[in-house]
Amino acid sequence: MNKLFLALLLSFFIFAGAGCHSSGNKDAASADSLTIMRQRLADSVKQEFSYAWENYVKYAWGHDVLKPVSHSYFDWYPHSLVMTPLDGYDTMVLMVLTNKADSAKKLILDSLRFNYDMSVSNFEITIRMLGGLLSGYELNGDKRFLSLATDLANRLIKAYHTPTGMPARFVNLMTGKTYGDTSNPAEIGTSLLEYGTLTKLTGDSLYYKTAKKAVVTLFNLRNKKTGLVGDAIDVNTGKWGGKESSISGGTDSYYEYLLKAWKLFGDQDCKHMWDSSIMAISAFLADTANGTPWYGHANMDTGKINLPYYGALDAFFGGALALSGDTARAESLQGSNFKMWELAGLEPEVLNYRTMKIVNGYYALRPENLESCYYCYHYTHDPKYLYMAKSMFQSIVRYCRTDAGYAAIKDVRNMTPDDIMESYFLAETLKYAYLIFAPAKTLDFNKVIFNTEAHPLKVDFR
Ligand code: DMJ
Repeated sequence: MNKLFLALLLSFFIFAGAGCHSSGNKDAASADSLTIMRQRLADSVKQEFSYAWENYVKYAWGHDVLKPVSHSYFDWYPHSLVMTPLDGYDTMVLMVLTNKADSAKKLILDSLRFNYDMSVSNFEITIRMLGGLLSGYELNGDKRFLSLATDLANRLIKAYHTPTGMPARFVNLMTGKTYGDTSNPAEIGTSLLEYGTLTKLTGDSLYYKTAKKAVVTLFNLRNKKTGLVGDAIDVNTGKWGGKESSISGGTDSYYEYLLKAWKLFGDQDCKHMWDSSIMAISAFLADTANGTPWYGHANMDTGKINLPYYGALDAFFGGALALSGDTARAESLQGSNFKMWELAGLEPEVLNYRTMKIVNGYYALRPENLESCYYCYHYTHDPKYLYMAKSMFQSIVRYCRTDAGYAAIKDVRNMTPDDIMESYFLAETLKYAYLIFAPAKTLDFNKVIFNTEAHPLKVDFR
């Protein structure tokens, strides 16, 4: 018996020792296979980007957006602003799709003009077009990008000519006439990065001063007890018309830009406004359900959550938390983000996180979940985020790829395609997917801050 016991003990140590001895090799082998997986996925994202772009070229060349089901195109306004090429340009540069980047650049520089008698959304044109022109200039160096950016900003800035300095929602590019006096925090606060970068590049302080005045005014109108802002405000009077507070669409990038203006320009006022906002968000909007964190909708005056809703747009917040230094909270929120994604195979636009029932099943090809996954991977290097991103990317390919590009999904419960491929699919969704898998040298994370449309803007005050 004793001999048998000794023999068993010995063989256990021999096997355990063999295990220990080979664990270094196993680690090296799994690091190698991760590198191979990353390389394959980066190539695959690049291929899918090319596929989406080639279909834009085939069916929508010169127009704003591809319609991937009807093989057609759509312009937001009476004149095209070549939105998809401009939004996608810096992704092509980062992916080293040089011929594609060159032809997009030629199209932009040959055809993009702003002297049109048409009203545009100040917010959308700032984040997609002004952001795209500025990152295009910083990456490519062609001064024509900068002069288009300056021309555009000089037209958009008229939206800020209101009694409070908070911008109207729409502005006519030729006449400067505005409309849309009831706005929201996101549309008011989302120009700090673009206007600040333009100030830096042109030396004209008016841009940043204008953007900052709007934000400071809005911040000062928060409820002083809760520290929260609402969801609708009159830009002429500063009176709140909607008191629902959240980190969702309509407010999201207001918070994002407070944090990022601090990170991009070292602006201490913005740091202060971010610090104060994150305290209010954590105190009143943060919630827990089904074992994970979420952020709900509360009344700005009482701070009481009345809608336990979270969705595709809210998913950006994990990335913001990570960038702010709160990696722990970012990681647990990313767990919730992925749970939301996996519920139906693609994330819904809105989820009731208490019942885990889908409230709005649209999937608009949005990037925020991949964006936060990218930040979590950058700060932790935990391979689980590679697998998460792989799964999200592959489900986009599985459900959204059509015979002519990529389509939004009308309802993730039945995966019916909708006839639109938003320009941010090329600017953001595929860029973040690519950056997660691509070698770190593709983009020096510490030298840029992404605007809310994922256009990288150079940090150079540090
Ligand atoms: C983009 O235009 C920007 O990310 C914006 O901040 C929110 N909506 C879309 C993507 O979902």
